Amino acid sequence: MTDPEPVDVFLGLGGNLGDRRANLRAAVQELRAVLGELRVSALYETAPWGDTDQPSFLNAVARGRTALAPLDLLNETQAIERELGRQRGNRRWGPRPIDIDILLYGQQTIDHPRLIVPHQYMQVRGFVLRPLADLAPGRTLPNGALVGELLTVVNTDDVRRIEGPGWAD
Ligand code: A4P
Ligand code: MG
Repeated sequence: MTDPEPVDVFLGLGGNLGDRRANLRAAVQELRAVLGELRVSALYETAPWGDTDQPSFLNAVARGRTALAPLDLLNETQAIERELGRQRGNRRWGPRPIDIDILLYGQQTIDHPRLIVPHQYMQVRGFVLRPLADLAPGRTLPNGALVGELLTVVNTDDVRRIEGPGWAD
């Protein structure tokens, strides 16, 4: 059997508990152990979306390549979340030290009970599109939408760049 061809993946990183920057840096390190080379966006401080009664987040996006199947990648990202102290509560969109979302997996559309790709809210979230556009403004989603164009129609007033891409090195 031949190995599957690697695909490019984009991961959304976010957190709003504890030492947020250290948690995101640790997540990048752990992801590098799984995926190898990763490119990482600038670091942003962002107002909470969805459940607004919680501290502000740090957010970034990472881009890598992997031959892992989508659910195997999800198992890896969830293991990293647990390792970094993530406890799954029942508060949707609630506070967390680290959240790793699979935003894009090549050009695949996935609709599985554990995994929806593209991530279902990415097109309306400035805290996802702004860092994603650092890495891939010309990228199209499986539905044909262009990242750079989506970015022009979302609100990014509360997405503040606080550090250049070297933050994760
Ligand atoms: N799941 C389905 N699709 C995916 C995917 N593409 N990537 C499933 C990762 N996981 C995916 O996630 C619940 C389940 O989603 C997982 O078990 C997985 O099987 P969770 O992380 O346990 O719960 P959650 O994060 O509270 O819910 P959800 O709907 O994933 O929330 P989001 O979308 O992650 O949003 N505001 C700012 N400014 N910045 C943020 O980063 N993040 C959130 C969380 C809310 N507000 C925010 C931010
Ligand atoms: Mg999540």
